[in-house]
Amino acid sequence: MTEKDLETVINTKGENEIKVPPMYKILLLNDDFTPMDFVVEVLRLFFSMDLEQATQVMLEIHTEGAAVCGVYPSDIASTKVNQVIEFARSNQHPLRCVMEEN
Ligand code: TYC
Repeated sequence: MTEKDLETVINTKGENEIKVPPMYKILLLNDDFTPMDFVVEVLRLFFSMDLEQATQVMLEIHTEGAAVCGVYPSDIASTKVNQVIEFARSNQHPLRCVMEEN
């Protein structure tokens, strides 16, 4: 993590007190080709969801177009996005995964 990844919080005396890392949402996006079962597997493997939660989130993506799968500091979020994309591509699926600042 670099200095610019840290957000300064000002205390009541106007002093810089603590620094907290900005957090990033990871979203999976819908497409017409990735099998539902595969998305459920991704949510279980990379986002530690149980079958019921993973199924709910997958259906939310399918009907709404996208859903937040987790919120993480930048390094963890970008690693996870890359791992999900690599896993999807190695299984020949076009699944899209993105991160955005919370
Ligand atoms: N829409 C896909 C289908 O009908 C399922 C799907 C869900 C794809 C979520 C991607 O992120 C996704 N097979």
